[in-house]
Amino acid sequence: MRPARPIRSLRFTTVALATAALTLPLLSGVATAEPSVERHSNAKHDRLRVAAPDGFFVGTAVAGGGHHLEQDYPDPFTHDKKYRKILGQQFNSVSPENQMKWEAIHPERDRYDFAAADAIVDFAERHRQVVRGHTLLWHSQNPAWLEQGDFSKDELRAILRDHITTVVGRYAGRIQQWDVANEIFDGEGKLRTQENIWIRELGPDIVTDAFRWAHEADPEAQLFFNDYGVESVNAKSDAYLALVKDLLAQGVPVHGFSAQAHLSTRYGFPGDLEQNLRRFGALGLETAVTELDVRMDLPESGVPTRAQLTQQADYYQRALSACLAVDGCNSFTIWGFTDKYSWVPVFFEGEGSATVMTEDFGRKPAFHALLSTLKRA
Ligand code: 9MR
Repeated sequence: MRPARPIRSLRFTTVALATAALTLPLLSGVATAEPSVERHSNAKHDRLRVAAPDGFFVGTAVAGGGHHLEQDYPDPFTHDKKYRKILGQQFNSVSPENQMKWEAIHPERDRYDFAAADAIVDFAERHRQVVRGHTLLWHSQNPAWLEQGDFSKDELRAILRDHITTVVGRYAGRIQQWDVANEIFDGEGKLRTQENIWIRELGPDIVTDAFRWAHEADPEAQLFFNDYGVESVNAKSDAYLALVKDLLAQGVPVHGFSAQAHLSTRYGFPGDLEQNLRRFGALGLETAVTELDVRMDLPESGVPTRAQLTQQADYYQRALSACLAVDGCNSFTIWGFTDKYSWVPVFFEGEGSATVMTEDFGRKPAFHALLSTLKRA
């Protein structure tokens, strides 16, 4: 595979990554087959979605809303042609990064705005992609009218029911998996009884209602608990395991558990990810990796070192391998595919380079690690 342009014309970041790809012992098969980082290849055998085994969904967040609104670029999904092209070619699953969150889709009490979410679902259908809906009950990115409103308990319950029925109902049959409840536990495995408006005002049983309402609105969608920091067996994932067991015993329509997997090379890879997913699978649940990225402390140059990229590729590969190894882990999503639009530098000072492609869509070792792992699967 030749680069689309001569290496010397590529930006420094891309050249550095190309050099790293050459020398990765971990990725030796790929590195020799693809000695450089090409800008973008249209070859079918270079596509993650083509390499994925039948029935396995490899996805990405679709950039827009959230932190993007404060950046000096227009909406990525609607304006960046190259971005859209890669989005359609590489992935067979997409997750709206922000466009289905409350603040985006329900900006006023009596008004929904489906434009951005509709555009993504339409795009997905045209490109034969499934969609992961994100999210229905969360403590963050709620509109001010909701968080600062003065509602009675009955009103709040009606507001949530209306939201879930309306949003899930609108896309019924078109969403493969919904993150119904997002991040309801804190790091110690305690319910977020203060931050989460629903649990605070209505008690923990509202979570059960959310699943029931979502199931009524779309009986086909797989309904998930989704969180970060639950990659390993720990207090938080234990809390989910106990909750899910309890809900299943009550006949609540819970179908899945997913680990976001916002990882950092500052910390070791969560080596028990597979074991953790398995114990949820043993309950009969689908599992998924939903928001993988691997951030790193950037050197002063802003360009990651070869060793950093190698370590990052290793984390991506191990996360994918863990999912592939578990029956019922059929959905693996990265939280954006290019550093151009990553949330990481906006939220973590000095950290970045968390995705599998550079800002100019050069493929990092992590991209090749995913591709070769899918091909082997
Ligand atoms: O990537 C999202 C970013 O654009 C938003 O500004 C941010 C606000 O909280 O949310 C980011 O996505 C989050 C996701 O919805 C839930 N898990 C953590 C993700 C990263 O913060």
